[in-house]
Amino acid sequence: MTLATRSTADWQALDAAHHLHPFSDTQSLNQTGSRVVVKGDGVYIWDSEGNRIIDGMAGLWCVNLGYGREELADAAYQQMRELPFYNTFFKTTHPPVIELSALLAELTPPQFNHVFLTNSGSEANDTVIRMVRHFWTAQGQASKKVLIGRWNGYHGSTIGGASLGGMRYMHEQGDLPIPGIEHIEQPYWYVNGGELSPHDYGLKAAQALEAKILALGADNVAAFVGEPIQGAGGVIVPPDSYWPEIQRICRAYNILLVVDEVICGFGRTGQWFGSQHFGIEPDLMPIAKGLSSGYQPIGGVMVSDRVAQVLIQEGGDFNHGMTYSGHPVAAAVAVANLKILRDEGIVDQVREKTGPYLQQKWREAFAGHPYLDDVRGVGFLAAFTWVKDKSRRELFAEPGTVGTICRDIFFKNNIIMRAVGDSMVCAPPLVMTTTEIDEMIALAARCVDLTVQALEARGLV
Ligand code: PXG
Repeated sequence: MTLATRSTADWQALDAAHHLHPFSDTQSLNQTGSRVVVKGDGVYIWDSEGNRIIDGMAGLWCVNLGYGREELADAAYQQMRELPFYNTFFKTTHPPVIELSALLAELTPPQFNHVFLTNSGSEANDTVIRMVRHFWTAQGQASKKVLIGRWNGYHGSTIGGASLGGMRYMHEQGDLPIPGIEHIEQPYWYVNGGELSPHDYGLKAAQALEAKILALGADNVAAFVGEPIQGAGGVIVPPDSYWPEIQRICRAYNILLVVDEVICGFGRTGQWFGSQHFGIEPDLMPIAKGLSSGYQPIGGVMVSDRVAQVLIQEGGDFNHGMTYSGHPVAAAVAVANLKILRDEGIVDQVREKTGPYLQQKWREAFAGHPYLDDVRGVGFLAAFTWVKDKSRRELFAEPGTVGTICRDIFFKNNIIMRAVGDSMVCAPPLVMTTTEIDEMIALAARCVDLTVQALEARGLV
């Protein structure tokens, strides 16, 4: 195997010479060189120097089953031998896509009985934009075009997904958002809540949607889109009052409710879907990541009966689709993944045992720390924020400086967590055991101590 015979230095040189990394400053990355990851098993990955690294991010919030599941490799191999590709455009279908669609109808909340398949979460959100506009036009309400997202929300990196998201640093490149997308405040009590209780702030943050709808005119608004818990934005858990109020407003003004489950879906909160954690019933649900545990690129949009009925009975042709929509190999792997998640009771385990355990240990380790606050999380999503003054909920002046120092120390010590501004976020594989949770949190706590030393040395605390 030629792939396995190069030295780390050779790999890094070739990578630097030919590979442009996503969301990276290539010049500075090439100066340090990328870490070459060569293998994964369970909740661990290994780099080309033989270091074993505990993966507190499940790859990129996606390897829900953990690494190294033979069943998924077998499903891919068998499907590649049987039928590596066929399309689903022109009056054709195939067994993997049929099995996957039926299984998704079984595992998702009752209002969902149809899926439109894509290759990623970004494409799922682009599909949402086209689908909701088509839905309203098919009913003679073509003026209902605007989609409302949230600042600091994340819905992908295609032009549509990045527009729907509210990452200003993404909008700055390439003249985004595209027309017909608006944003409201994110429900981030710690930063925006002021003197309000979380409950009252949750209602206030949701009512920003009502104000936006009234400003635009309900006849012009097609849908509201949000993540149940913002992931890439920093594991921002909204107050419990937020989502029911958002749902009330969407229903009152006849606006579709789109809940982006790309991160929260498939067990991450301890429920199959984040909407179930918050007790709401979305009309559309983008999915990806945990759908295949990242073993194959696949995403989709779950379509509720209300929407599907209109699309099917009044929509005619929906002029949208990708060559690989419902790719047989990706679909076969997703089926194998979902069956394991279901049959091994992994989601129940996160809800009843390992999720509460992770949350308890996370709080015990970090909540009393003088520079850490907003210690938060649900299920297998957790975070804390480095703060200058806990008593005043005061953040550090240049967000990201402390977070990056901390993230680099984690990385050096063979534990992966992601820094978002000055928050450290954690989203491990759902199969992580209590013993592995103990190992991960003990290592994280040691890295927090090392970070304090580094901050003291730089005069930041
Ligand atoms: N919706 C949500 C809620 C996501 O988190 C997407 C859509 C887009 O999915 P694709 O498959 O097109 O990437 C995402 C993806 C990070 C990070 O650094 C997060 C994501 C992707 C890449 C990096 O936190 N989320």
